[in-house]
Amino acid sequence: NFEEPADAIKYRQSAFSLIAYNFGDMGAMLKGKKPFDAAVFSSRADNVAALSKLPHEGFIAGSDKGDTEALAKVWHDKADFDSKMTAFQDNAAALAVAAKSTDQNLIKQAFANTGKSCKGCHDVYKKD
Ligand code: ASC
Repeated sequence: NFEEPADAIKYRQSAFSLIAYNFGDMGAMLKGKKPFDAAVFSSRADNVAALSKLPHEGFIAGSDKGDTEALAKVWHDKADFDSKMTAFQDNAAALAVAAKSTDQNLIKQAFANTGKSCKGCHDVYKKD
């Protein structure tokens, strides 16, 4: 277990950084900012699906204080926060499956669903 709230904060922020890098590269490909490479895209989608399971563990009690953008609402509305985190994981898993198809519309929809999960949680639980 984490020794200090700061360790939990660092853990979840590290996971989010890796998620943002992988998801951002996928977005660059879908937006035509770089060539679409199906193998790379699928590998990144697998990464996001695996990484999506990590941050939740870092939201331990007491880690609303410190170097974090997480709002206290995370702990006040824990059941809703938990369900949004699960929905994100489900969307990321579906994106990893879609990425193994050649259906660009399916991939784009699954990517959009995952992005909505990111934003939907940030809008409510993250400082702006
Ligand atoms: C990203 C990123 C987010 C989400 C969000 C999606 O690439 O860093 O936080 O996508 O902007 O709407």
